[in-house]
Amino acid sequence: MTLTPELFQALNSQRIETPSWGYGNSGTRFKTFAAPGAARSIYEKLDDAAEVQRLTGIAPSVALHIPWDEVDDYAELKRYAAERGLEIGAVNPNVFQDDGYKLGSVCSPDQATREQAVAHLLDCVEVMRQTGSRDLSLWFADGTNYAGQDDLRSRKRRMRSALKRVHDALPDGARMLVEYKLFEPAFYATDLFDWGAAYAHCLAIGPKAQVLVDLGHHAQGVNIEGIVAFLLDEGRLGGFHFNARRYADDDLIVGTSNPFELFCIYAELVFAAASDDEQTRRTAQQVAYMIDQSHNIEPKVEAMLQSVLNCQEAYAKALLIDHDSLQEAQTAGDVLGAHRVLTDAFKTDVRPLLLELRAAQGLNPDPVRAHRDSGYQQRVARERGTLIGGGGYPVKEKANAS
Ligand code: PSV
Ligand code: MN
Repeated sequence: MTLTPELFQALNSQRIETPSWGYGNSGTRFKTFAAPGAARSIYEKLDDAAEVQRLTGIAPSVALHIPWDEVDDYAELKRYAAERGLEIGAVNPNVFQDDGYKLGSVCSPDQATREQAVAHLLDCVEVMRQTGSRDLSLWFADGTNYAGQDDLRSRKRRMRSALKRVHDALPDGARMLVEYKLFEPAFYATDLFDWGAAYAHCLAIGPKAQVLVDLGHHAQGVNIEGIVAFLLDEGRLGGFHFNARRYADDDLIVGTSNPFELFCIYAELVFAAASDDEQTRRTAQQVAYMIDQSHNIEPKVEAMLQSVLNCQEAYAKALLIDHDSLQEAQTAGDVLGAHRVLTDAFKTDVRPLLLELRAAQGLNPDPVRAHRDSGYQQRVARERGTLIGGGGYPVKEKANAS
């Protein structure tokens, strides 16, 4: 198999956004292990993201989480990113960490708390304006722990009204991505519990609202590519949070535990991009491909690098699907013939193709080895030391001096 001009064009224009919070220390509820050299500020996170972009060429934007990445001057932050060949990607408000959000944020039974949450969301729209970001990425921890704790329909209405207010404040060309998750931190009922609930809200509030699919936010066995196909066809798939899971929202490196699922998701996007339906094609073109991972024991930059490369591999395989033969087999009702066409592409070793791609892009053929040989990790470990915190959470104490 060779790198045709069409394959080059598609692979060269693939984009994966990396999350600022994936470069800092993070942990489980049991322990956060301090990683030597983990980024301590948004500036260091951008430095790390620039390293991933330098080695892959397909990760030129970084998602912010506010207030984790709060700065006094966002225009200056935008410049700092641009100097490193980066753009600011999605802005993620944080309405889950304040003490006041114990009973929820926009769905809280307390009106003042709801107002506080909406005010923060609107502040984040302002951050979008100042950084040139297109997407406001919304996830709510809102929910209840016990049956009867709050009125579920009232909570739904509170969610709708907040989303509508924020939607209407978005500048032209901006979008809001509405993320769902079946449980956690709430253990009885989550207010935005699945794609259907997110989709219903999006339909009701307006055209700038789109659904965000985080691969870790479904019950076991849910067919995520089916959801992706449905939302693409409805023109409401806004973006992804890529990661891998086995048990719950494990936030592991995407493509590690279920590479076939990742391939099938990319296959749906490739099919949609070639669809006869204009809305479906446009929706596929505008999808925001973002990583949302928490690297707890892995070296952060290498983990992110691996994540981007796994997406590249999955996309390359999906591009190899012989669509004509697939459709022929599907139409003929050839169950196993169709499956074979799909899995032929999945089983293809695309590594030689990606070597050709990197040569054509002027990149090192082995980005992971190049990163390991570059001494980047050793240098940042020396310069930054080993700090507890610095991921989402504020830096608390020095674990040991460097
Ligand atoms: C929640 O689990 C989530 O997936 C949301 O996208 C958050 O913004 C992100 O993780 C980081 O906590
Ligand atoms: Mn997410």
